[in-house]
Amino acid sequence: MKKIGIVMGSDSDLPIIEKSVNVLKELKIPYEVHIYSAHRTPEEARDFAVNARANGIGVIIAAAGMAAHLAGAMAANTTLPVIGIPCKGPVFDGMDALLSTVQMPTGIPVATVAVGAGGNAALLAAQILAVTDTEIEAKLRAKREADAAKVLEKDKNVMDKLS
Ligand code: RP5
Repeated sequence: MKKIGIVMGSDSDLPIIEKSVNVLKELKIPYEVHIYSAHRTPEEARDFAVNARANGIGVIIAAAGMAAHLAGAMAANTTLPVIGIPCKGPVFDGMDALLSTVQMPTGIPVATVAVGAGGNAALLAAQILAVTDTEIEAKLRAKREADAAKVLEKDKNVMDKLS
């Protein structure tokens, strides 16, 4: 099974990456996690992206805030799919990172999830692997069914409570 490669620009992004890791643990999909910055450790970030495919990675998730260039830097150095997670910074509520991540030039796409959406980034990465991996596809379908059952349970509870 291919791995998911997860990179974040700073350890201050860790709470968002924990959401991704929790989903991948639940689905039993292998992953590796690193702190590489497009600005502070550009050589290491580049090397990770360049070698990712040879290292058994199928999708890269990159989380960064402020002038968030990490996902774009990943995408510039690999043809693997890259999913960007914009992270909230001290000002602008994550809008700065959202635009920095999503506004990629033609030819170098980054699939950008919502600000702070570490869980959805992991699910999207799993869905990409599931195009050719029937085991992951079955796990995703089971998770959708379990999640739907939880919503229907809440629906029942709200009816009981308010009617
Ligand atoms: C980005 O700058 C990181 O991804 C982080 O979201 C933001 C702030 O980094 P720290 O100053 O908290 O290390 O590179």
